Amino acid sequence: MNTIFSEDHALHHGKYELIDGQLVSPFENPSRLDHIIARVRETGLGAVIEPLDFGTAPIKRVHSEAFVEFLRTAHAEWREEHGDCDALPLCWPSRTLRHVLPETIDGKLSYYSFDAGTPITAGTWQAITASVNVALTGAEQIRAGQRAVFSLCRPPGHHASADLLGGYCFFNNAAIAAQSFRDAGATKVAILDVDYHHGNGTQAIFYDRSDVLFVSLHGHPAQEFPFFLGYSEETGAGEGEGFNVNFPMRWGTGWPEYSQSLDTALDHLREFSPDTVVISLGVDTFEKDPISQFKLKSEDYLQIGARIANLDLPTLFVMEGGYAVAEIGINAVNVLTGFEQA
Ligand code: FKS
Ligand code: ZN
Repeated sequence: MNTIFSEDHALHHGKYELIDGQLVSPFENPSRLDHIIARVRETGLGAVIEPLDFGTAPIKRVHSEAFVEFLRTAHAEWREEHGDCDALPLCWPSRTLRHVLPETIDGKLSYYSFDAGTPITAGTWQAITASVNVALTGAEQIRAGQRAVFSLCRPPGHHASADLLGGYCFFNNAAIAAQSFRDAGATKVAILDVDYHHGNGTQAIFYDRSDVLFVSLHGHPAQEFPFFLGYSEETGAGEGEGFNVNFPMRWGTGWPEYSQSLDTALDHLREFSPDTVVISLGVDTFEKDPISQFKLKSEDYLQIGARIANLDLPTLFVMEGGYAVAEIGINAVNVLTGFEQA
C-alpha cells in the first residue's frame, strides 16, 4: 500500500493549547508523524510518495470561500496586531450571542473557531494545504486503480466544517477527498470515522446529503469532546435522512463492545454499497492515549484493518488523531497491515 506524505506537516507546530485549565505544549505535534512514517518504512508497507498540488478549488467544494481566505491571511493579520506568536481565540458566539462576522482579526478568529486547542502559526497555511494535497493525491491514486492508499495527513481534519476550525483541525481532509470522488464521477461514497472523537465537521458537511454516508464510532458526547454533536439520534436531515450513523460509546469501552459497534457500522456501509470508502483513521482509541478513555490494544488495530478489508471496496485511509506517540506508529500501521493481510 502506498503512503502519501509531505514534510510540510512540520510547519504547523503550535506552542500552546489550552486544555484542562492549563496552557500546555500541544498533544497534536509533528513528532506524531515522525513515528508513523518511521513505522511505515520499518514494516515495508509500500512506497512513500510526495503529494501533487491541487490548489484551493477542491477545498472550496467543501469549505466556504471566506473561510479559506481567512485561513490564508489569519496569521499575518494576527502578527500585525499581536506580534509573532500563535493565534488563539478566547471568545465564541455561543448561546444568546449573534453570529455576525467581526472586522478585526481577534473577532474573525473567534467567529471561525470553536475551541482554544487549535493555534494558527506562521506555517499553518502551508501545512494545511499540504495535508489536503496528501488526501487528494491518495484519492487520485485510488481512482487510478489502487485498492488502498494511506494518506498520512497532518494537521487532521474531521472536526472542521464548512466554515469552522477546532479540535486541531482546519481543512477537512477526509471530506475534501470524499467530495473529490463524487466530482470525479463516483455516485456513492462512504466515510467511516474510527477516530476516538466524533467527526462533527464531517457529519455537518454531509448531513443533508444521501450521496455521502457518514458512519462514526466515538466517545459519547455526553462525556467527551466535541461534546455538542455525535449522539445516535443524529441520523441526517432532509435528503440525508438515514445517511448519518453515530455509535457513541462510554469511557472505558474496550474491544468486545467496540468490535460489536464496528461490525454494525460495517453492515451499514455494506447496505449502502458505495463506490469508494474513506476511513478517518484515528488511533486515539488506544488504552494508553493521554487524552482519551477507550481501552483498545495494539493487536486490536490489526482486526480493525482486516474487517475494513472485508468490505472489498477501494479504500482511502486518511490520518486523523492519536497521541500515544510511542505506540502511534505501531497502531496506525497495524490497521493497514491488518487490511493487507486479510
Ligand atoms: C479533552 C480536551 C480535548 C481536543 C481534542 C481534539 C481531538 C482531535 C482529533 C483529531 F483527529 F482531529 F486529531 N481537546 N479534555 O483526535 O479528533
Ligand atoms: Zn481524536
